[in-house]
Amino acid sequence: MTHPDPGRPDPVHATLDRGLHQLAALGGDLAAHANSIGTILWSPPRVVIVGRLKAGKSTLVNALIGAPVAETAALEATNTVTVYQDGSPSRAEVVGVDGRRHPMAVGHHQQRLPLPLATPDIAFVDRWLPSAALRRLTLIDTPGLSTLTVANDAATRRAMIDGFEQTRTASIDADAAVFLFDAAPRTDEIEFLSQLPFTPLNMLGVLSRADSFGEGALGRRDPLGHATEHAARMAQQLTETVNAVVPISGLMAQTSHTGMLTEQHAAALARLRGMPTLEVIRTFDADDADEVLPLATRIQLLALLGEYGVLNGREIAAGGAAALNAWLTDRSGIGGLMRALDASTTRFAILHRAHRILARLDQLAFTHPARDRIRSLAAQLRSAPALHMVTVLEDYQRMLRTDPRAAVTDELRTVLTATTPAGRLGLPDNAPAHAVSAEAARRLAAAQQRSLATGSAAEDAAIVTLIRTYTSLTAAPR
Ligand SMILES: Nc1nc2c(ncn2[C@@H]2O[C@H](COP(=O)(O)OP(=O)(O)OP(=O)(O)O)[C@@H](O)[C@H]2O)c(=O)[nH]1
Ligand SMILES: [Mg+2]
Repeated sequence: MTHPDPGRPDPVHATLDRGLHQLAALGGDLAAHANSIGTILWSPPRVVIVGRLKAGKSTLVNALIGAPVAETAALEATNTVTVYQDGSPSRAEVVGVDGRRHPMAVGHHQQRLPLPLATPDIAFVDRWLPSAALRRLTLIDTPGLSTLTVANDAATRRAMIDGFEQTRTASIDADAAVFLFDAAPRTDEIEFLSQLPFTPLNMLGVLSRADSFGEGALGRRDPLGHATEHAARMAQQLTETVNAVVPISGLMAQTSHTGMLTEQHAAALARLRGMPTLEVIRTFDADDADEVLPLATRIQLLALLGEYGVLNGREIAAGGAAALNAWLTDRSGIGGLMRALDASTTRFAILHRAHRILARLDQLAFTHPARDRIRSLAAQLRSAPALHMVTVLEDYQRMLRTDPRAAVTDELRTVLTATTPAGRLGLPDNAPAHAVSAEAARRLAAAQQRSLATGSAAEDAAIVTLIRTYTSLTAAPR
């Protein structure tokens, strides 16, 4: 993952760290403020998992953590927003909508515990557990969006939208989102996503339950292949919402990543090798198939592997639990999900996190007696070359709100997503230096021209940022 290595901080990290030291040096209570803001800097990006009721969010959270900590019972809906982060000892705190924290007992996984507050008074639950995966990303599980469970839906909206920037204490401060949907997202879900303080750059779409996609495991087509095709189509339709759509079977990923699968399971499944598909189905449906496999084993296998895993994993299971586990990992699509998270979501999550830190400084400048010095420190940070992309991100976010189709919005996106100076100008990455400076000069002139007649304050600010970007590219083509 691109999470900065604490030994060798990246320039964004180093610049913010220096800024926070300067803040602390202003004395008084500012040292404590610098420390509290520094906590954001030193913690991993926060990724929130959102989606419809029963879309498979908690199952995916478990797979990503590598432990079955989130509840996924078929009949029990997740009803509180839960923030999973790395830490010892394993513990939990309930954060009230008033910002107050209440310690909470934690039991063995999957065990439901009494909450110290009534659900409507809970903003979210902070849950710590030691986990290598959580050292790289903090994961936030949410109640499903649904008109059927209004209270749960409200809990997710409150933590993600209402709480944002207004009541800091009760906000979950996410840096990126993973949006889960099955066949097709609904318009109210897209509407919800558009209200989040994100851009499509840090939102990743996930087509969940790929193992039962379309006609499912018993259909004519392979559901995983069908889901992959459908995901590519959805990615094209959702370009204004997410940066990619990956198909995944959270169930297969959860089973293979949480150590749930044993040699006994593999051996039991292998006993169904060579059996015609219809007979396997009959065995799983029958009341009197105990001589083939005991009922409890059949139930376990279905819960762990789903119909697709049971039908298609029988041959591999003969090679033992490790082989079956590797097959599940491969088929689940979790590798593709991790790559997509790495490729762009995490990169933009880190920029988003830098934005959160600058926003905290702005907020402090608003309320603190030393406001002038804090304000000039924030301005100095914003003009640091290392933080330039954070400003571009902020402008892009504002433009998406005011005028998503504007040419300026497009230019900002190009600047943000490119990885070379040539790419920032819309040129091929290997364009020669003279072409880069010529194009930069052309764009600079066009931006200066446009700055004479802008449509909004957001566009004013965006053009100032573009002028800065192009100026630096004319001056020093690399
Ligand atoms: N076949 C199959 N079943 C899945 C998959 N992911 C989840 N499920 C099942 O779907 C049910 C709901 O899964 P959860 O992970 O609890 O879904 P959720 O989105 O967290 O649900 P809420 O919190 O109630 O909104 C469980 O019975 C899971 O075992 C999947 O990829 N394939
Ligand atoms: Mg859930």
